[in-house]
Amino acid sequence: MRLPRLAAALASVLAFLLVAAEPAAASPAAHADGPPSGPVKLIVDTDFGQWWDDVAALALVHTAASTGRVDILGVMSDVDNPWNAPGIDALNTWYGRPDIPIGVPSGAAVVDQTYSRPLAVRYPHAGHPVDAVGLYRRLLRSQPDHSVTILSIGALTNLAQLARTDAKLIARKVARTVIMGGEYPAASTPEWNFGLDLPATRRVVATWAPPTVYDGYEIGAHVFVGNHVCATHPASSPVRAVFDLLYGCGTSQTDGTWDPTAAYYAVAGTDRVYTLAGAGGHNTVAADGTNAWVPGERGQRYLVMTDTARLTNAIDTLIDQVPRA
Ligand SMILES: [Ca+2]
Repeated sequence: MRLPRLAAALASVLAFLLVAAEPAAASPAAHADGPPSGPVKLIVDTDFGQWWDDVAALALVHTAASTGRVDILGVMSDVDNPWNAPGIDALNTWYGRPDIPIGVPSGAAVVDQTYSRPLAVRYPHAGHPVDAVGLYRRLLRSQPDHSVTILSIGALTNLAQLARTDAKLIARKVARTVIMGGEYPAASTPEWNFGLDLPATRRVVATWAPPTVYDGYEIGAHVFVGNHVCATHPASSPVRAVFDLLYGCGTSQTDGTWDPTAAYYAVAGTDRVYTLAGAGGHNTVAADGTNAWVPGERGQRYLVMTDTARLTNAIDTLIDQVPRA
């Protein structure tokens, strides 16, 4: 009896998402356990195209948008592959949001795609991607001060270029930035996202306006979600199509779950699954791509997972939800 249990679990999560949360950060340097009181004004920056968890993170965000908890301002591609933007557009369109603007990077790392092309070929989409930095500036200018959440789940190329172009705009408009990247409190080897564009990573980690919250490799390595998608999503679903392509429906993914764990914090706050750690310190990235938390308060924190089962269930409940026809 999967569906009644899923419905009950979904109701629980939706109830959480609909209750009043803590007020928005009062100053640009404040950290809050909860999300803003109104819809999270969200920009997603993603290396969508190769790994399943970018798709799952966007699915989570779309479901949260359907409950009124998120307003998706835009989605930015941050690696160089011509199929990624139309693939993102196809996913947004299937979720009923074909008008979400999509940004594409310049000078980004070239990365092969595994599912962007199949999604772009099989699913409708009609958007016209624009330059990511220009889109960031337009979106940020249109929003109130200290109101925008940026969720970075890929390379930091766009953010580094934005920081170089218009740091004052970031400091004025961004409420908080959530970055999946690195390992905490210290990495023994370079993490994937941080290594995609290391100069950009080092620039963002060193200069980005606070508050910033990092979601590290060590969290996603212990979370395995998405394994109900082939049962809960219809055959027409692009989310199911990606899981089927990468793992084969009926087979569980055992790679880990990185991007959705960051997306969940961006949408729901710490929600009894995380605590914020690292007060009095900040992140640094060495020339070899490894990162470490060092003394010195700079408005940065990192997530520590406190309830793996609850987080896994909460993420699954959101990504298993199918948009209304
Ligand atoms: Ca990613």
